[in-house]
Amino acid sequence: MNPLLDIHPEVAQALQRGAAVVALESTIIAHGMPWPQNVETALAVEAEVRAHGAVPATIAVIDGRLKAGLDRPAIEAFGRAGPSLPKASRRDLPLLLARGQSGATTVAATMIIAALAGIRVFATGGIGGVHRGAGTSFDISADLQELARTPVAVVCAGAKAILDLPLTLEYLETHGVPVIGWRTDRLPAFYTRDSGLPLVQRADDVAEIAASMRVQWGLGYPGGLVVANPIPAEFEMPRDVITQAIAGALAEADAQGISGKAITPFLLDRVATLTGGDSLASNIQLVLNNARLAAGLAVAYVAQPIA
Ligand code: PSU
Ligand code: MN
Repeated sequence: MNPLLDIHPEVAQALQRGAAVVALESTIIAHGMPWPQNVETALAVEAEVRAHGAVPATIAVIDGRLKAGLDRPAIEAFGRAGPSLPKASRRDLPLLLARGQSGATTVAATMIIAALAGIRVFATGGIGGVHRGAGTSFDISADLQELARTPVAVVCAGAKAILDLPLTLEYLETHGVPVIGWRTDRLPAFYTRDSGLPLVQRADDVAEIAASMRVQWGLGYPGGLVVANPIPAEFEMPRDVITQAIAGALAEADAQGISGKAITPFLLDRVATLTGGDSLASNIQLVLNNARLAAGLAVAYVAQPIA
């Protein structure tokens, strides 16, 4: 085991006996939602994973240690600290660890730590992607490169329409990352079920996805995959409301010159405010929905014969 990694005893036991484990990220807690909904959601997501037969492992960096599995006080402390914690992606981990500091892990950093711990399934809200205007800003989330290099299945509600979704799909295709629609032929757009973009891969049964993961890694592919799970219809946002909020948030970011790692948290916060908090309620429901599917996938994965 990596000497920088602490696996929570319950998670370690589950991994040892070949039981299902689901990784969860901590940037969504510290930077993706306001307190106290962030803590309530993180705890509810863990409970949802358990209710569906898997052990949750919330992932973070605490005092220079990689953590796979947090107890309740640690989750509460993370949620209260919120944006005062650094947002940690792949490039941030080495110096943070060397200095003995703490950080909230993005999808990319969570995948790295999950893979080190031997966890193959991860649930989140939405992945980072190619930003609108990336042709000049070059802003492409490190999440996409991580999906190309680290063997973890990421269950998400697609990506937010704050991003350039067609280019995000192109990038994933170029890097050979499978994007499997869960009971859908279209890429979900986080708050809405359908971005209008066709997906070429679809699965209706978790055993199929689990088998595909075994084959992918059996072939020696280095990377992961995206399982794109649409938000339940009853929690979808009206398309015009969310489109307007996103346009407003993007215009504000542009006017204020927000860029780099600050842009995603800025846009998430502004969209939530501009929708009067409605988008937060949708956000919470889609994360719970992803936790359920990820638990089912983790159960199916450990039941699969090794390819
Ligand atoms: N998208 C969301 N909610 C989030 C994030 C993305 O809808 O909380 C977070 C995730 O942690 C993701 C990160 O990995 O933002 C991407 O940030 P960046 O674009 O700076 O790589
Ligand atoms: Mn970026």
